[in-house]
Amino acid sequence: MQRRKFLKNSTAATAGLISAPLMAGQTNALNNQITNTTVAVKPIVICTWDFHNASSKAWEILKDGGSSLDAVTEGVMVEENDVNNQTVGIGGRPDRDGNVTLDSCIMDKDGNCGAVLAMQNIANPILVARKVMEETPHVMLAGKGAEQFAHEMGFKKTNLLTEKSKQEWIEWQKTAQYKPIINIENHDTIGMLAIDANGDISGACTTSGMGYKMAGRVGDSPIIGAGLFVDNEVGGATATGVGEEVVRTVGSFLIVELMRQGKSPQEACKEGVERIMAKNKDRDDFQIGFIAINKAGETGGYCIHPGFTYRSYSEEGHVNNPSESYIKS
Ligand code: SD4
Repeated sequence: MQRRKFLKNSTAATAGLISAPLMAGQTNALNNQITNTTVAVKPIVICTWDFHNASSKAWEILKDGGSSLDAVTEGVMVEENDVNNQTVGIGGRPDRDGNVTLDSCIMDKDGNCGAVLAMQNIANPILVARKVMEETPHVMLAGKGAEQFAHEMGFKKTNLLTEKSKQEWIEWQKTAQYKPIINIENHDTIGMLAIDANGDISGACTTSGMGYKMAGRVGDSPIIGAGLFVDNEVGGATATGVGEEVVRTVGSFLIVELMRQGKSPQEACKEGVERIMAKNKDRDDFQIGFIAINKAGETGGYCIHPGFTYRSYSEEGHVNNPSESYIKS
């Protein structure tokens, strides 16, 4: 290592800054000339939509030196526990048969991941997903198996259908044509990405999925690569919106790979949405929002229709960022 660079790095270390390599893509683009270059790591959390309380919770953990894995776990749990949020956790809208089924996944800095799909009667699916990651040799547990595992891990059976969601479902049945759609503004799955003081990235995503969906329907949110993907060398991405379309392009994995090739989080999210629209030339009646973060802590978001925002919280403040959209108005 050149002496000047060494000195620069040791100064940063003395000042209490921890260094992390730049993104692999950037390094390659410069023919490895900057392999030893470092950037100061600053903790940051971002999440889909305007989830003020969830991002605050995650930031509390990050600013006190906690891990990004704990930050995203506890951050998204705020929404799982909010009975007024009808698209995540307890209080979520049921499927067309009246059962609330939850989808969640989590991914850590080492590429470990866990997920639960269409799980009923358990209030914090993200904690069960984390147990799948940490306590089993598997990545996904679905339906009854996920619920059984949750009970074995000590989670209590909980009724997830609130009176409000029940009454709305009863009302929906009067005119239901069994055509569940996510319209432009009735969804707010939480996907969260965080970088901690060590520069390590983790992500979590949790939802009750599409309201009044077919029994057994699973969207993108608990599918690693679709609703969430993290590569600690590069960055992370997560999604909200019509899960089927996100799955068809393996959206979050795509965005991380685009960042690996050198795109900024913003450019990568934009291309993710463009790939989806290229497969949907005849329709634009659905919403999707992607957010991403890279190893340097830069963030981006892009969606189909105006209206999507994403929260960020770092030393620089707590901001609700409007996202650029494919359709302008
Ligand atoms: C799904 N992507 O189940 C989820 C729904 C969603 O905000 O994002 N809602 O398809």
